[in-house]
Amino acid sequence: MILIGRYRSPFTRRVAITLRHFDLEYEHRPLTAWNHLEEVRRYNPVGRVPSLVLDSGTVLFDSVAILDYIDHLVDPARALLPSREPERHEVLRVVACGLGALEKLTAWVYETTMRPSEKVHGPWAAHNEDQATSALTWLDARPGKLWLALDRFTQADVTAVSLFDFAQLVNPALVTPGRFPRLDALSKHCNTLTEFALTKPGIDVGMTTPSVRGRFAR
Ligand SMILES: N[C@@H](CCC(=O)N[C@@H](CS)C(=O)NCC(=O)O)C(=O)O
Repeated sequence: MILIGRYRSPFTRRVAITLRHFDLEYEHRPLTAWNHLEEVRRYNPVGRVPSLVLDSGTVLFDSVAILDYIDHLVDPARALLPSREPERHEVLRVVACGLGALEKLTAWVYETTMRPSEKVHGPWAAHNEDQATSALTWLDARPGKLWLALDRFTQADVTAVSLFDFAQLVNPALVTPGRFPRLDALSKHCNTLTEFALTKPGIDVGMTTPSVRGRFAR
């Protein structure tokens, strides 16, 4: 299998973490829509990452569809999204909140980095940041000690840590120490695990993101 996308993309990272968690081998191509748009579009008509090229040549895109496929490659008892209810919806509601927060955080990133500075609309940026904060607060308040659902490691934890680590990178003020202690502890613990440590944002191609502001600042 070939995974398309940099680990800096939290959507790509949650796929990479899951592949490694199940010891599934993949070749990694750290492409981005900003630097390799034509190539990325060959793997996803929307022109976004991640995509997963299967050994058959079929290409899956969008992390939700890819993770659904990966979970079906393993013994159902090991799947990170359980197939049975009520466990399935217990995990899904946490995953949905994490993905929603990621959408709001990326909307904040795009608003504050893609436009010429005089065209950044502060209230819209603040709205997205506030929505992400609300979601992070809900995630941080999940019952239980370490894991966010079912008292075991699931896709809820993979998604939440991908979110939290991405927030630390792009908006550290949002996740200052002590604000989301549960998520902070979860991230610290998970990053001691190989699948998280080997997919840290920036580990693949370096941390810098070439500014795309120039492309849109007309
Ligand atoms: N719903 C998608 C979101 C993917 C996504 O937004 N990827 C970003 C990178 S973090 C991207 O490629 N953005 C390029 C663009 O929107 O033009 C998923 O879960 O895979």
